[in-house]
Amino acid sequence: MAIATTAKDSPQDAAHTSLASHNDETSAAELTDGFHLVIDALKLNDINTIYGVPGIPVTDLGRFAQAAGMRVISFRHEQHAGYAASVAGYLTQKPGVCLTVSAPGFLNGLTALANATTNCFPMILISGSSEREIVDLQQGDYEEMDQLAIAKPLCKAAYRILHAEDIGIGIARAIRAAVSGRPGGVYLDLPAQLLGQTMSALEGEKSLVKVIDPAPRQIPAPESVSRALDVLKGAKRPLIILGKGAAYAQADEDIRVLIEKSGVPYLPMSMAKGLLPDTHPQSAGAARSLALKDSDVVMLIGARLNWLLSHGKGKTWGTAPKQFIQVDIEPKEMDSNVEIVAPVVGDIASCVCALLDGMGDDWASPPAEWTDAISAKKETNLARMAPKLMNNNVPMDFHGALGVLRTIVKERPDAILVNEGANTLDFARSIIDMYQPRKRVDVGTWGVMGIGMGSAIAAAIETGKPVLAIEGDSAFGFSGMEIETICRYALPVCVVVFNNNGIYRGTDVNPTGGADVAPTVFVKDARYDKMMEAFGGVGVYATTPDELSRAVNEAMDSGKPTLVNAVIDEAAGTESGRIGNLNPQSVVAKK
Ligand code: ADP
Ligand code: TZD
Ligand code: MG
Repeated sequence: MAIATTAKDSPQDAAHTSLASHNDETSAAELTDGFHLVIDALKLNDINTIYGVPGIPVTDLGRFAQAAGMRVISFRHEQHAGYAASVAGYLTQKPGVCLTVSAPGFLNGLTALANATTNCFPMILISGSSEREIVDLQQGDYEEMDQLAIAKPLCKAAYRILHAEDIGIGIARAIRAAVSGRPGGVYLDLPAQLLGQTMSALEGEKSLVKVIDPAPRQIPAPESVSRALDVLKGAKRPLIILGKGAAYAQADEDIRVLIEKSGVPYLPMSMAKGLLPDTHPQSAGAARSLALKDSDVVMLIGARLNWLLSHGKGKTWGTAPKQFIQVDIEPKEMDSNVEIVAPVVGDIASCVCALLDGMGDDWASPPAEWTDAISAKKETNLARMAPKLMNNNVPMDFHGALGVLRTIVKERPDAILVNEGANTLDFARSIIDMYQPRKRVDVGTWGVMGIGMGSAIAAAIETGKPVLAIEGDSAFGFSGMEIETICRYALPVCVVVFNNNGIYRGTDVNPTGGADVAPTVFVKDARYDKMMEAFGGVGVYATTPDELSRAVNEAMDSGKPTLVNAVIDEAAGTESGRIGNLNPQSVVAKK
């Protein structure tokens, strides 16, 4: 966009003057500025949404972006704008953009940038910053901070743009860095004075770069593919593990064909649930322990052997000798925890294609003894679970409440499920079946609390689908204020707060008998539903499975911002959900 006069015009004036100047034959050379070059560069690369918080020096950047037709979603805190951007990146394969002010705003966004990098989600954190001359001499500028240096170790790449004519190339670099290879977070530092810099509109337009093939295919070496197939073919008890990298890759159909053609049982990691429907006969989800323990060959597709898979060793994996095949775009991931006997390095879409080609038409399914053992275990476990999910206990326990939500998701397979908490996360992950790819967004690799409302907002904005956020009461508190954002943009988000009066449980007591409650306990019987009402949304207080079912169905049908306070038995949870074993143990007896 060209502007005829100065950069200080309001967006409306700028658009108006720009149009006027087009009609003015005698006007001097048109100018553009840093603000408009940033916007034009993003738009040229099909980035049309910004998640952020306004303030010096980026307030006008948001205004001008909105005037230029971009969607600018303003949050109440940068961390949630950042989580939203990262989830937008995960869902769309385009980097989500988060825009923040200098120092404190930047730091608030940084947690989300680091989390995006850890989870391999593409995002760009764009922060305004103070003047270099003052920052570098540490003379105490407004919100002074050497942001670039601080961001560097926490993201995949970090860049600063100092000259308006470099904005095009700078944004191109940021986009390519975020989405190529292993995706991740990129930091882009825009000093205040850059945004006001002017240059010829014509030169400015020429300086913009449309990134060609931002995430080029990475074809695996043919010998790596045949090595992997040889190992898989030799297996007696093979297992495939699908991770969120496989979901991100959007190779859904080929992955389904690979699983079905191979006949191999598979386990989805939490965000890969639904890549194939969890009800698929080859899903080993309900026989997870057995599948991990007794398998002899494990093929990982877009999943890391990190803590979530017990690093590929120890009790979880049993004593049977194990061989690992790993399909991943990042070569350094191979042998990170245990030996990978067949590394296949490339993008998942290309790797899966190559594996399918290599399997030929006479691929033999694994021995029935193995697949039957898994099916039998599944049946036993599912049968044991079924009655628990139908219980009508009041106050509700996790099973009773989640049994209801499980049915709602089954009836609405295209809704997006956001999930965080400890017990609320662990129970929901195993109880609620997913039916379509990329419909589940959760705490990811770090198990971070606070992703809830940002993720829900991004999911609603990016997909237009209804969103169900199942939140522990503690987890919800980290981003709770963003329900105002949900109401402001009238997003179809239904939040269910599993209110058990605290972290893990609401039953801890202060052993000294003092007035302070225990560190894990909250105000008893808090009414989170009233928070939603404060902003014009629908609040519901639900104490029975029936009430919960009715409220959530209504919310999902109406698309109205809703918060259901689901009263959960405060004694029902366990310490740290299912990862209590990770807590260090004190040698001094608990008092
Ligand atoms: P999960 O937590 O579900 O087990 P992880 O986040 O640990 O999954 O692993 C995701 C893996 O997927 C990362 O190692 C990342 O490099 C890889 N990955 C992401 N996108 C692609 C892609 N398009 N092609 C290949 N690998 C990918
Ligand atoms: N801070 C951050 C950013 N991430 C974290 N994971 C934690 C703190 C520690 N933590 C957990 O790991 S789960 C959890 C915290 C505070 C909350 C659990 O309570 P909840 O869920 O109410 O959300 P349940 O259902 O009561 O277990
Ligand atoms: Mg709780």
